[in-house]
Amino acid sequence: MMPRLRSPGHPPSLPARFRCPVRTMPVPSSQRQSLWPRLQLLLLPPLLFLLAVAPLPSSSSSTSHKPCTVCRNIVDQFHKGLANTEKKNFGGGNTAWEEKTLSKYESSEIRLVEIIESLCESDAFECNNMVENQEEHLENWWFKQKKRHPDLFRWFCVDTLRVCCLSGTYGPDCLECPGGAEQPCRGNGYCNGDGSRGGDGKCACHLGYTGALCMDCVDGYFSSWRNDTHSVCTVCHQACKTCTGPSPKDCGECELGWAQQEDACVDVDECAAEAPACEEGFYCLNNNGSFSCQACDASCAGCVGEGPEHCKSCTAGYAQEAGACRDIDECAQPEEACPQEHQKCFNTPGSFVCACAQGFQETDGACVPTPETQEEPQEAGPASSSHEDL
Ligand SMILES: [Ca+2]
Ligand SMILES: [Ca+2]
Repeated sequence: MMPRLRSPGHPPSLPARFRCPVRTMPVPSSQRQSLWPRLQLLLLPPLLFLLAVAPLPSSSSSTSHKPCTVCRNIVDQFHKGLANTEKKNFGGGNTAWEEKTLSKYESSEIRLVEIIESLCESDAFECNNMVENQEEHLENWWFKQKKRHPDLFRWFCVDTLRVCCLSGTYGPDCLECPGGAEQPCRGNGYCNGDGSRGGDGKCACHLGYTGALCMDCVDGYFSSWRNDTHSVCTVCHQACKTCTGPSPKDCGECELGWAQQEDACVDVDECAAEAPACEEGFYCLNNNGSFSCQACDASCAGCVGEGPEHCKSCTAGYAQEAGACRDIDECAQPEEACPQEHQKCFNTPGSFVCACAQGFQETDGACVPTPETQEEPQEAGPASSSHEDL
């Protein structure tokens, strides 16, 4: 007889999210059994409420790959649960009862329940649904199949539930992917539906590869190595649209912005063309395969390159000096830039500013002493002091 996870008095199988995590510590089986009728009473009202508000499963929305993903996650979580419970409940045993019970924990029902309780997030409907419906399979594997079929994924998801295929196979009958299950699509692409019961097995090739088995190279790539089962496509030089090798001399056709010159494709210098490539205020910067227009320096009225050294002429406020347009210091000119009384000249790049000197403020277009300066009266005159001296 197969050992049962639940005694006849236990409630029907519940999704993990409805279970109460009451059995984190091992309890003798007699105590456990007597717990359940009480738990049933405790759990029933919230359970009925949850069933009433729980969303119904959408039977049509799930794709053919979804059950496999759910199953795969369950198996992953099962392995995590195994690892998490591996050392649990060992080392602390200090009574004879514990020693005896814990030594059997490794393959116990208690450990299985702990693992199953941690398989799904509480809000993962598909996961909880699958665990609820297929829990007896997990129990069967745990108690009877584990030794003969150590690969839980293969036994549970592929052979028992038939929602997945082994890696390198696809579709309802788990057919081999193009190029074989060992290396689908010759290692240069993904086999559609690989590992699931869905898909059509067609190869989606990696960048640079094409063909049913992803053995051929797309334009812009050349075959750098190939035999019957392997193929390597390498990207062409940027000068080539098509090529037979890595250099710009191996181009079949030149890429846009490149032109055939003698035996190779070379960059077209768009900036050397007679018609200016950029509008006024910008200079042309050539680069491989293209060009760009860059703004002239602020000191330039038209330019042929970067900086104040490459101006065609200078903008107002600047003047040619030692081969570049430099700011004119208006404040240092013989003719006074700020002629008003108590005004001071401040030089700025490309211009200058007139402002009232310290202690003065602008009032009605003139610089007048600030009130603070006026409030300091000159009290002690020479007359009074001389009076005191007397
Ligand atoms: Ca260019
Ligand atoms: Ca200036």
